[in-house]
Amino acid sequence: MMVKPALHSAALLLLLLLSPGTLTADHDFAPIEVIVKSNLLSTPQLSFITSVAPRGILLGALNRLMNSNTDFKFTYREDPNYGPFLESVNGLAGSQEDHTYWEVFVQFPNNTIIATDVGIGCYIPKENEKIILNFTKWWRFSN
Ligand code: B12
Ligand SMILES: *[C@@H]1O[C@H](CO)[C@@H](O)[C@H](O)[C@H]1NC(C)=O
Ligand SMILES: *[C@@H]1O[C@H](CO)[C@@H](O)[C@H](O)[C@H]1NC(C)=O
Repeated sequence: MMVKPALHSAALLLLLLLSPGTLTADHDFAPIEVIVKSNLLSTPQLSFITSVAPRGILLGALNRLMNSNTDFKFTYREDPNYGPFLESVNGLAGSQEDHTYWEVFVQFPNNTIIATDVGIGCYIPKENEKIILNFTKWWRFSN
């Protein structure tokens, strides 16, 4: 019986091809847009396309973007309670002294814009969301 092992591997291959989430995993990455705004310094707005893994975090998408595009760089520091705090984008860093920081917004496909209620290590972007990284001030009106 020379045929049987061949049939077995053919059946196994078919099974692999048909089972979701094994061989197809790479195709499940969802596209998102990342917009970098620093109106405070009146530098032009930048826009990038990247992708996020299934249920992947924003930090992963930003890392993938940085690794694939030399025009996008960022740094973060680790907060003991909340994890990654976005510190700088393209060399521009927030500062305690100036009360500046990178605020993180999401624009949904219906154009509603909200500030995320978690940081880049916790936010899970969905397909076609725009993430807006906005260099801004806190206590904007009292300073
Ligand atoms: C003040 C404050 C800020 C200030 C901190 C600067 C300052 N010097 O005042 C500013 C305005 C910068 C800020 C920013 C953000 N914040 Co804030 N912030 C607070 C707040 C109201 C008090 C923190 C504090 O002063 N604690 C007392 C000091 C003594 O303790 P501390 O450990 O030294 O505090 C530091 C950390 O809290 C850190 N920090 C503040 N916010 C955040 C957010 C993240 C994700 C990280 C990693 C660290 C961090 O900055 C503080 C000063 O150094 C808390 C809510 C609360 N009541 O605690 C929210 C809070 C911590 N922030 C929150 C969020 C979501 C953000 C943003 C992501 C909002 C956004 N969409 O942009 C951004 C961070 C973006 C980025 N660059 O990564 C959430 C975190 C929830 C989570 N699990 O991720 C909280 C809990 C409020 C909420 N929405 O429920 N924040
Ligand atoms: C826009 O989309 C978001 C996310 O799906 C949703 O939470 C929000 O209610 C929507 N807003 C409007 C005005 O449709
Ligand atoms: C971004 O920052 C600018 C400057 O501080 C501010 O006027 C604007 O309201 C912020 N928000 C968004 C979503 O751009």
